[in-house]
Amino acid sequence: MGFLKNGEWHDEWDHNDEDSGEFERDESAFRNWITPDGSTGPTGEGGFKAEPGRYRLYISLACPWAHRANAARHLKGLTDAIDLVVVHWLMKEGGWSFREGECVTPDPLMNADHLHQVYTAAKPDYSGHVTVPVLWDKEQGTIVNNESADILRMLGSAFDDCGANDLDLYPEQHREEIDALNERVYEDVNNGVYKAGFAQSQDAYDAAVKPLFAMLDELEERMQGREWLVGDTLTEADVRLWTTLIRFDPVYNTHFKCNVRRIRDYPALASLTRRIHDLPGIAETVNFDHIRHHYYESHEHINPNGIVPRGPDPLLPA
Ligand SMILES: N[C@@H](CCC(=O)N[C@@H](CS)C(=O)NCC(=O)O)C(=O)O
Repeated sequence: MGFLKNGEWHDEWDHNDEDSGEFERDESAFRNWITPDGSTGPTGEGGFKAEPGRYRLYISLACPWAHRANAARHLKGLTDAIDLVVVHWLMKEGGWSFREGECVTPDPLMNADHLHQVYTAAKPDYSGHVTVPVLWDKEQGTIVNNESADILRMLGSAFDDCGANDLDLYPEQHREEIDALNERVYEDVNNGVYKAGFAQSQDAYDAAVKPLFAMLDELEERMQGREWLVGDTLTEADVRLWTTLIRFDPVYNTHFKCNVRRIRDYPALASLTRRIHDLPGIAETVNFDHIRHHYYESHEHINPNGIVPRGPDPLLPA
């Protein structure tokens, strides 16, 4: 793990506050939006018109944030319209790489060894972390966006006039409720597991793990008698929670010490996990080999011997 400083790669862990030991996540740097006519989106600059074949999505199959973006690509029927590039699951020296491995795609841009070269191709003096997902524009030769929440949302509607299906992941009448829930789920669950797992002090761990399980308890309660988190259809709120839920028992429970309960101890959340997994096109976005190997073997500071635990079976039967 490392970062770029003025376009130069440094192999160093720098994700924690020195005093509190708390894990800190950067703001994403590229925030442009693809829109139906190329007009400017909610943030960033315009000029990124939705066109089949023009864009490429770089992901890791291990990463829950990248998984959101790829889930949207599948749910919206955009697998032919947007190319997919998959990095290797191991993230150590040099960060994400294109070394050979099962399901890894060589980089089509410049046959790069590492993803940081794609970042510096977009911005030669880039400073910051080199994260997935990355949405690349082949026409302008640059990164459109590297924030998964934006990519999930833009894929939900940008391509509706040029090939996407009409599934609405962000229905107008539920937007406020979705936004409010997304924020809490992000803070306590999606990022909560990382804050617990990467904590470098007992206080930082406690401050993350308590709200994490309080929120899971609340979500279990909310899901009683319901199929989806908001309204009565699948929305981006479900997708965003799900990419954490599916990794929870095999990885976060053990590796990130989120072991107060497991998802299988929450019947409604376990069945939501299965329901989303069984949606058309979704199972093929899930790769438990990449997920397990990435976490247990990449984070040497929390699992020095890189032992990959065997259990449990990640998905309960339907
Ligand atoms: N805010 C970003 C975060 C993405 C992110 O942190 N991805 C992780 C993988 S799970 C990553 O690439 N980390 C590399 C690093 O921080 O150096 C998003 O949601 O898109």
